Amino acid sequence: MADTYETLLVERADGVALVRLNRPEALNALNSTLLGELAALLGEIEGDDAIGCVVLTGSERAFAAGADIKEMSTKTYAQMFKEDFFTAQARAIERFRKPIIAAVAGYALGGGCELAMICDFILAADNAKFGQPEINLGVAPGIGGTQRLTRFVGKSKAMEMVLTGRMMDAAEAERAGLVSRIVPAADLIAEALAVARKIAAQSPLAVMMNKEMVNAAYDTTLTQGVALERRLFHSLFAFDDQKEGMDAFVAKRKPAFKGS
Ligand code: DAK
Repeated sequence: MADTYETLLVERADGVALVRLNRPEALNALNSTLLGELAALLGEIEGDDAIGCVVLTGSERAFAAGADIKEMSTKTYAQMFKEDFFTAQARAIERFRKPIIAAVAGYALGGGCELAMICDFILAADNAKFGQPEINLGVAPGIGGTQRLTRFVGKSKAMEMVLTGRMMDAAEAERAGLVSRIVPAADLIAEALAVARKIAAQSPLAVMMNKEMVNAAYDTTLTQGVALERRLFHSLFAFDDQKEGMDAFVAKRKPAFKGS
């Protein structure tokens, strides 16, 4: 299927889909078209067995500088409520079952920071800047920023960032636990693709279950999360890939996972 989108550039190779947000004129601000296209693309990738991992990125200047303020500025409350602004699109990304890595260079602000946080983990370029500056516009984060940022970096830093709009640089974001690690901006895409290829080479069933387990840590009590982990761990033994992984270890060869 041809990947033709107005606001996205998509390349597929070696089990990985590299998705670039592509609205350079607006620093990749998230408008309805972009989020709609991203949700549709992920829905399609969900059913594509050739893809085991997604890398979501922007440009070297901006991952995304927020929701599109120009699109939002004239909306009324009635319109926001009736359209259920961005809810369906955000849910489509939240529900995506394959791993999605945010490779963030430059600005990840407002909805851009929220989009990165919905992804499974964030690899940051050394020029990355994260922030929730909605307070400067007289509004508030609306795609989970107050909740996810607080879970990532704790109340004190999240509250300061949300109330002042202050940006965090890559080093601070790594110290605070928002990003998994920092790489030089020039190496960001190559490094993200290398990580994604490694994930795509694993059993896709085990990968999806591992993702579900880690995500459960955010939504459940420790007791419930550990119980879910145990159940999913047991169920992995129903798959051929478990036999293949363990047989390969014992035979000192590389496993060939089939996703069954
Ligand atoms: N929206 C629209 N256009 C934007 C934009 C944005 N968020 N950010 C940048 N642009 C545009 C600029 O208007 C400019 O366009 P032209 O003037 O050239 O036509 C172009 O991108 C380049 O930007 P600058 O000239 O400003 O570039 P600088 O390097 O000087 O500054 C900057 C870069 C990132 C510091 C600055 O552009 C900036 O402060 N941008 C706005 C950042 C921001 O406030 N982001 C938060 C947006 S509000 C909800 C869902 C979501 C949300 C809320 C509710 N619900 C589901 C209820 C989310 C809200 C937000 O994200």
